[in-house]
Amino acid sequence: MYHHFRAIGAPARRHIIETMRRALLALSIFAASVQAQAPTTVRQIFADKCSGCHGAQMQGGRAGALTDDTWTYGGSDDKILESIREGRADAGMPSFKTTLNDQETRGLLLLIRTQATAAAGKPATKATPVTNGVIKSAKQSFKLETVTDQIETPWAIAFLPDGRMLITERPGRLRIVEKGKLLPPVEGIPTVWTRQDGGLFDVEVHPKYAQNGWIYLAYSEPRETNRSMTTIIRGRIKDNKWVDQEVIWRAGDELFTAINFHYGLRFVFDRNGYLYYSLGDHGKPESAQDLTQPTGKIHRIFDDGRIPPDNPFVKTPGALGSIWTYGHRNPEGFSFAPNGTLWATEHGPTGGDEVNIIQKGRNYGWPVISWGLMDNGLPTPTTAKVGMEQPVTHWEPSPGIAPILFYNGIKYPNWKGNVFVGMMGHEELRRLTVKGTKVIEQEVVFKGLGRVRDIILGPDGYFYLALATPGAQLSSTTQGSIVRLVPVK
Ligand code: HEC
Ligand SMILES: [Ca+2]
Repeated sequence: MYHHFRAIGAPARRHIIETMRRALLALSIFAASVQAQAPTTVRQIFADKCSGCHGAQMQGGRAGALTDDTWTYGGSDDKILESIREGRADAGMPSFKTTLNDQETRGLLLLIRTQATAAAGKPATKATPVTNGVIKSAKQSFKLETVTDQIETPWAIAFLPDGRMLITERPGRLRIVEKGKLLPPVEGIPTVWTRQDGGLFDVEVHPKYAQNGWIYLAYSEPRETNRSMTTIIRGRIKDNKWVDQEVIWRAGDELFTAINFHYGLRFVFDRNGYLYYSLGDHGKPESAQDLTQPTGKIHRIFDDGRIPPDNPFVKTPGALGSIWTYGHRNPEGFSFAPNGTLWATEHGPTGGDEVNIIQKGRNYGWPVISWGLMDNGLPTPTTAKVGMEQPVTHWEPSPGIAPILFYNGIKYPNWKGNVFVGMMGHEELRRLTVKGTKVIEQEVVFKGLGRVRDIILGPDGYFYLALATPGAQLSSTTQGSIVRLVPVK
């Protein structure tokens, strides 16, 4: 290169040097303008435009605190947005209508909500009081009876028709509780990848188990040193051994990645024996809108993995026939409403945890629309779009929603018709009063007793819940428990 440069004449050299100098100058101007136009996160906007009056941590200063949940001008989303947009001239709060756009203003609202929750302390510090073993909630007092606490990070529970209970432990063990006794781990379960969100996930029992003995498991399957992906298998248990294993769904090798989060996976059988399973976006948000990719979807298959011919995209060129719905981030709970519709929970980013009604072929919006704060520090430009479904309800900040259960039994008469959801990060069991497709009331039934990872109705009509140790981190493996929720007068 240098050699060639020397070989050309001096005027030409000067010309080249000048051209390069200009190019460099242009590049540096371009770089500066890129910097100026780089998207500003809401944290930066707050530091720039708000912290001078409201304090760096929103704790208050020249103006009031924004984290104490006391509002002079109203604490609803609309009122807070109005305070920021219009200002409160009488009190000295400037208007930001002309300096901040809707996306930025909504981002500030989300940031205020998140900061307020952080300031209010960890769930454990606000744990529900347990008096002589009894917890009082608005419509029902109850005890939480321990079925077993000799397990680690339980992920899911299922019952066999003979009354035995199956438990998955995230580190990769399947356990049976028989007549109140916890058996040693079932032998022969495949090795799982336990880093971050990975592990042994859901367990389901085939609706015709009595005839065929099939049990379904999902787990993060390891490849080489650091890649993994969700895999679904079925098998039978004989003498506490996992036998007759078949693979129901496994991704192509190119989808095994070093990204260890958003695996899904929850599954459920419907009345007709179809199996629905969720796959999270696996850290690739844009894949949720791509029908050639399995991630960020809810799938529907026959019990042996074949694709039903009436699935919505079987005739779409390039699309995966198993896809039932798309545009999901990380759905982690399923329950059928009494009218047969499927409801699913979904983890949002920072804020924007959702409950959705799952309808054939629909697009649930991720990552185009969301109610949360995206990884780039801003909300999505809009929260609604034609052709994309809105959730039934959503939460800001994110409580870490996972299991969901429609209750229509008789053991807790005051709860009949309600929907129960379990929260992981916020360690809550919530009761939702639902009218049609609207959530009209919510109650925190209990809080701070551990991440609620699963809720199912036992054959005895009681709730069984999988709980992690209170205060445990998402990725840590700690002792957990299965409890039975027994009503007391
Ligand atoms: C010049 C000082 C000042 C700046 C800058 C400022 N505020 Fe305020 N803000 C106030 C005052 C004063 C009030 C009146 C009530 C109070 O003191 O909390 C207020 C009220 C509010 C309220 C309503 C509080 C309530 O109790 O109903 C919100 C929300 C709010 N500000 C958000 C913001 C945000 C977000 C920013 C930045 C984009 C911002 N403020 C910038 C001074 C300021
Ligand atoms: Ca959505």
